[in-house]
Amino acid sequence: LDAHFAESAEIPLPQDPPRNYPPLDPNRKVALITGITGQDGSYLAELLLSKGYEVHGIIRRSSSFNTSRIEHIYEHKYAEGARMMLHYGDLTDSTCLVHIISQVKPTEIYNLAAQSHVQVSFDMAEYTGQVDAVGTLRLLDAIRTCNLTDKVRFYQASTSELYGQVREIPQSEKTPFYPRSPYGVAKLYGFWIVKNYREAYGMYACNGILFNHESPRRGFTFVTRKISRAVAQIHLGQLECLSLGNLNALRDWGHARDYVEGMWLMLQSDKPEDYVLATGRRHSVREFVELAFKHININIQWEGAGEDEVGKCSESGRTLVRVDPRYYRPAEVELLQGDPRKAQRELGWRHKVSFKSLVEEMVAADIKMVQQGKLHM
Ligand code: NDP
Ligand code: GDR
Repeated sequence: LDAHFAESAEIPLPQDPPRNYPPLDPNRKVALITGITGQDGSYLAELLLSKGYEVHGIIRRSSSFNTSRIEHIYEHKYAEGARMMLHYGDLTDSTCLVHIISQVKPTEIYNLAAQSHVQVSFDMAEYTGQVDAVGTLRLLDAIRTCNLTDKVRFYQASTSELYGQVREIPQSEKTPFYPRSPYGVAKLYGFWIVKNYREAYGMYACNGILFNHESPRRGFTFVTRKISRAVAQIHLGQLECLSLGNLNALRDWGHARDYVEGMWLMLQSDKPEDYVLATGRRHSVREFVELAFKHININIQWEGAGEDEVGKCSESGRTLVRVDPRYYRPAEVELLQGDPRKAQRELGWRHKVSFKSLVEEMVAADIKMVQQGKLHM
């Protein structure tokens, strides 16, 4: 334990004093979030702090800082009254998971950590399986090892990538799965092991089958953020042209802030179940591009087809978008559109941010970031 604390003490000290959060919930609400440094982890931590939780997060050792999304809420664990604390760990390391859970004794665990990039999963298939599939098992077994099976509620970040090849539109909790990538297959294992531990050991464990959700905190290599950042750079004269892969892919895009609320709602329900969170509407990558450019008063006109297709500014004729087959996937998921009615009915969950507002918020935020010279997050 001492060695662990000594090591964790090396997590850099936050710059600001602890924030003023509402009082701690008297019912001891302690959340442990894996993947707290990611897009969803940062929004979820904010939400739980605002609800009176003590929040613990697992972060990976990195040669450069990976805490930029949570710097504004992080407090050192030795700070008096600290409400948000970080621990070094990794989903590939069972011992550290047992260690952290036995120390923190969480009442809720949100498993958001993952190698989350679909295309990268084709290059790192085995690693993706280690983290996204076996990592989920390690975490569930760590709960059992710590004798917390009936004391912890567990949320698993499942995904619409489980549906993969379209069987029906829209996709609901009853739609059969057909994953199309090592990522999707690894997450399929995660889905079933959560369901199995719920049935076998009576664990309170839920799968949130979440459709794509984005925000200004989205990683730069996902298509929405790639587009919003490029549009901002083109607007400010720092980039000539944006290169993309499949412009016709259709996704059901919502805002991450809405979706973390749904994660929390799942763990407050009387019974553990699996839920789809989605907007119920679909849009193409092409539409995202058009709307993003509209925000900077550029109308995109498409010319050519397939790999030769380009998007031009309708007024100047300048080429602003190109298709680059390097971004095509070995196996593509063409169409995802979710049916969120179960979550609406049973959890009272609803998405609030529209597709148009999402695109506008992302482009506006990236224009600000590029102006401030902060390209990386
Ligand atoms: P991100 O890629 O932004 O964040 C992933 C997080 O996992 C990061 O904190 C990352 O740490 C951490 N992580 C990666 N590998 C490990 C590991 N081996 N051990 C511990 N932590 C690790 O993902 P999102 O926030 O967008 O997504 C959260 C979860 O939800 C993921 O599981 C994703 O697969 C799933 N999901 C996401 C959807 C979306 O549209 N965003 C939709 C459906 C599911 P680091 O910062 O150090 O890299
Ligand atoms: P996805 O998100 O694969 O749905 O996984 P991503 O934004 O990477 O791709 C969405 C669609 O856009 C097409 N596309 C491109 N994608 C990227 N990244 N880069 C490009 O240049 C590009 N051009 C076209 C893709 O082919 C794809 O069809 C995300 C992740 O957050 C997962 O972790 C999560 O489980 C699912 O969403 C739901």
